[in-house]
Amino acid sequence: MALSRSAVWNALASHKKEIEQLHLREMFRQEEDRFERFSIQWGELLLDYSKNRITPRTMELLVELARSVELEKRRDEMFEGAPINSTERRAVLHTALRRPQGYLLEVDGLNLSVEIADVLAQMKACCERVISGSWKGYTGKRMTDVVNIGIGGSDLGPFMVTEALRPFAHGNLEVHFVSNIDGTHICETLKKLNPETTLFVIASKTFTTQETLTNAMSAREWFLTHAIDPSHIAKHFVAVSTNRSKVVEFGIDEANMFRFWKWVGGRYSLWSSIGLSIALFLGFDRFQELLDGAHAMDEHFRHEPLERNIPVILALLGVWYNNFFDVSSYAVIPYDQYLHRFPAYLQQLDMESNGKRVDKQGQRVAYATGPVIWGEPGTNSQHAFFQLLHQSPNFIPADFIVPLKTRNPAGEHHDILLANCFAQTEALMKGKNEHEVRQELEAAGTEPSELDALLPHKVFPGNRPTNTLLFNELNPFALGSLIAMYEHKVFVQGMIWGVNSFDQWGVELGKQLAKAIFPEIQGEERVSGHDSSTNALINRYREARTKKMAD
Ligand code: G6Q
Repeated sequence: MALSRSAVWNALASHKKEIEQLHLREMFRQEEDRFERFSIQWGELLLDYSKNRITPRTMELLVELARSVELEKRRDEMFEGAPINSTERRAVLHTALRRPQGYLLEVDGLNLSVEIADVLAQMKACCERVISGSWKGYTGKRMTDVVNIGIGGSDLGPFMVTEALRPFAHGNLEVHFVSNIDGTHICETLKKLNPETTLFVIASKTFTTQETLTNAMSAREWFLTHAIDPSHIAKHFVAVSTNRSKVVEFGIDEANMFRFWKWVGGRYSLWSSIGLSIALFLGFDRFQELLDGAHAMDEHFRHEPLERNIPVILALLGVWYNNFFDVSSYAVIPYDQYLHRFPAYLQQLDMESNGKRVDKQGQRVAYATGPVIWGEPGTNSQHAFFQLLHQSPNFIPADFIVPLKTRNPAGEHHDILLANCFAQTEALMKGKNEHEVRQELEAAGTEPSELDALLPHKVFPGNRPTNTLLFNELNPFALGSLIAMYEHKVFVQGMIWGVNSFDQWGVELGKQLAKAIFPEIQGEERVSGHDSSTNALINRYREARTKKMAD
């Protein structure tokens, strides 16, 4: 039966009507144990979900919803390598990449544990050579810089992680990321680099991605204008890919190729050799700690009852707002500057996975699926878009992510940061009612006429839900757990909505059309085969381009 016609869905819809008038401020006043009831401590991670518009009955019904889609069975299928990515007929096994070696799992006739261990050993050896300086460039110098050239899943994860874990870097290498086809990205990066001491990591699962190959070709050209002899490429270019023949065709030595597998989705690939730039920047042991943290979360997700399962709870709360309060936006606010790329990373993870309008059987779904994910670190975001979070007509749920300890204990900075974080979730929850605003204005001696005019502007409705995720410090293990937590949240939501979270056909059409427009842009003829808008835009660019060439 369609999900939105199921008994539990209807029960949730009626329940929403019953509780929508309840205000969180009242709920906290009446329930002394609300925090204890709606929080989970797992290792060093605390999820406080008490500031959500829920009662115990809400959670019961939401867990029932999860059971109604056989979530536990679906979860086990993923871990066991069933081909749950149905449109691409693939298993989804990023979890195997972080599992301690020695397990038995075969996919496509390969023993995964052995395969993965082989590649990890190759990565480790490479890291040791590059970091120690025994890997020499074409003039005999050690490497000082690594440039990861990749896009989407081959960029966002490694970029986010290297930024997040910058304080754990060994310091012998700087890392750079080039993703955009806009030549500015590669040109500005190369300006800072010395070809004698730069190692390029060309990261592409397919090794056919236009942006990555174009950037890689430009890097190669730049390198050869200095190094001249193509045989030097072997010392400065390595590849991470599933496509051996394309790597060789590009001119990269097979010995410098780090493989991975089709059952690793792009946005789930930072755990594979796509994480090479992470391992080079932090050292292999730190990369292993990242994997260990993710594995610990996998174990939690696999074995903890749904009621106490962090990714499951987060997913269900998301469904609650998305489908029963018609909220299609979700904010993620890290109170940690090192996590400044985390919302961007999460955007891809969530929106590319669950931004789907048909279910696995190809039927249009009758309910909302993945929300818009966005965010920026606090406190910057407080001075930018928090106005809307506090006073817009509809609410936007938000996750606040905050480490207890800072790597930079300067003065009172961290205390002030945390005070702000806690104050924001309190303010969103409590709001400020008319009575309180009136009292405040009267105490400030505001004239009665002015008071009435100002009052509505100063009211905060409150009752705006947030989760707070507290952990000890942002280290490789904690970050690994945090990322895996969100991966599993996305998985659970995808299972509830019945969509395939592991394909991304929606990115194809634009690529196809760009391939058709590219030769038109470079051609001699005026373009007339599109709609009037697209024709005009292309022709305007062609004119500017011709004029520029003539100047
Ligand atoms: C992620 C997507 C996508 C992909 C990029 C890069 O899940 O599949 O973002 O990672 O398009 O693809 P390649 O790694 O094949 O270059």
